[in-house]
Amino acid sequence: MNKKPVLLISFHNQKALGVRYLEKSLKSAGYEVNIIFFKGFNSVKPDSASKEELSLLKAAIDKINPGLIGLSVMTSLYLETVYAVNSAIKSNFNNIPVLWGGVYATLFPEKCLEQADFVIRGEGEHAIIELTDAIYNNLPFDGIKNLAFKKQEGIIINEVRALCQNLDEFGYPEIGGDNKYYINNDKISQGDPQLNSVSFELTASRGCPFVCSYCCSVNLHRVYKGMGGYVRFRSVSSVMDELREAKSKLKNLKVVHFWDEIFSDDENWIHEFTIRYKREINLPFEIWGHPLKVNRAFIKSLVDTGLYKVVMGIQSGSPRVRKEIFHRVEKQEDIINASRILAECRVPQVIYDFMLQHPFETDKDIRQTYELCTQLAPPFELQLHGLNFLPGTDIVEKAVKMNILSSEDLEKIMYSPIQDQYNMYWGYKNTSMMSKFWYALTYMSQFGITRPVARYFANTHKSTPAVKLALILYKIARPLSRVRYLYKKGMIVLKAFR
Ligand code: B12
Ligand code: SF4
Repeated sequence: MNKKPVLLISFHNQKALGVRYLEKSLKSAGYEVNIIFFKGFNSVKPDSASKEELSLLKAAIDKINPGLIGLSVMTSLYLETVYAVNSAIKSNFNNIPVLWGGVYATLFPEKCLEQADFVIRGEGEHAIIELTDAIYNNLPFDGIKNLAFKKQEGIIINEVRALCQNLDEFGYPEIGGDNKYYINNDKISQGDPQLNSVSFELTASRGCPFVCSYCCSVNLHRVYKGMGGYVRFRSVSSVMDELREAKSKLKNLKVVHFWDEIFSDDENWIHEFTIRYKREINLPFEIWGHPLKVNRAFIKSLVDTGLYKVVMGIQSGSPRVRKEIFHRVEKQEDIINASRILAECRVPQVIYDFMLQHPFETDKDIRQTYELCTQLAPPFELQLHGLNFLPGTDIVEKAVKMNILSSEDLEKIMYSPIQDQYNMYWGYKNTSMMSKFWYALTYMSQFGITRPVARYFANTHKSTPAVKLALILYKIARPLSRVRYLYKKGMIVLKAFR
């Protein structure tokens, strides 16, 4: 049997849960695995792969000498890097088969097969073992569920297997190991980059019950239609085992991030979790929430257990945008009620995410966002993003149907270079003066010191000089969130090294 290692590569992401789960799975089947985390995560200004980074990659592949290379193609935003790496592999190691997997590959197998030899759609744990067995032993690929591949007669897309309902079967990702490399900023280091981190990331579940039009969750759900429950939870015991191991291996560990799309609101799960987490882990933790999943009793007990931060997507204060454009079902009163619960339960840090200044939004919509923010219970922080059109999401089709953008424009937007996509992520800049004005007031509504100023200007919105003055004040106030961010980050680091 071919005993060459399998090499997995993640992009702009040194945590990469997906590849870490695959590593676990392949190792349990007896394969040696190496991981290269190619470039670090940077949500503000990610840069593309440099020549030096690609030659470091080439040297690492030479050294590892893998029999199969798997690329984790989670997001279309980083396709530029994926293509650069794929073509470096193909031009230097043409005999090594290349496999793509991850969210983007799941939704666009044909497109990915223009570059890759194989694509695995959906959950990869079982399929990657079967594919490796087949490649290493010259077996046929036809029966491998989730696999897409090229044959002489064209592209074959096998059916997906039913979703694994017992997530504990997958175990949890290995932490540490000399089989891992991190290439970033023109340097390579050996070892798991997460070992020096002050935070540890994990998911206690998979899947989300909602159907937001700008998100791939609903599309993934469609891929798995009729293939078993989509939202699944790990047992509390499995989560505790993972966290205990993280605590013993990450010497600077200070905070835990749950990357569940929406943190559990299952009563029995929360009950067991809160008792055991406090006793066995006892570290501050953060979760992602949803206005319709905020339950007073659960939040209260999570805060008593160490919950220090909730990030909750609201996305727009306009009921029209939320319902008709974003397909979100919560009403203004649900959002306000959720914010009151979070404030009354004294969650130390509450962050609301909005997607503003996109082509669907009118001045009235963004004004409603400001107005909603005035009704949210302080203290809170705001993350004001733009809207990224992600390939395959329902909002792309909607934009064409509503004549907001043409298919050609959207293609250009969705497949533009990494930096252009990120610029859009932080908002379209060519909006009207009134849009800029309500955006500025929304921004100011998050700080106690500028909230009254915003309220004053909201009453003067019919006066052009007042609008202009508000925009100047916003520019002055703009660094406030950066200062707050650096302060909070500094505090975490200080605590970590105390
Ligand atoms: C946690 C999370 C994050 C985390 C970590 C991301 C990560 N890559 O680990 C953070 C907060 C950092 C993040 C950032 C971003 N994210 Co995000 N994120 C998620 C989320 C909620 C869960 C991902 C996860 O860890 N799942 C659990 C693991 C076990 O599953 P998995 O990663 O899917 O891996 C399985 C399969 O996909 C497959 N697989 C994965 N890789 C490979 C490789 C091979 C070779 C094979 C065979 C199989 C395979 O097998 C794995 C095991 O079953 C998803 C939503 C979702 N439903 O996937 C969005 C999601 C992936 N994110 C998304 C986006 C857009 C981003 C950002 C670009 C946002 C931004 N503008 O900065 C960045 C990009 C980060 C990056 N480099 O990938 C989009 C991607 C869609 C798209 N078409 O672009 C998603 C789908 C959400 C959405 N809005 O639709 N994200
Ligand atoms: S709630 Fe979040 S993860 Fe779920 S569909 Fe909406 S955006 Fe996607």
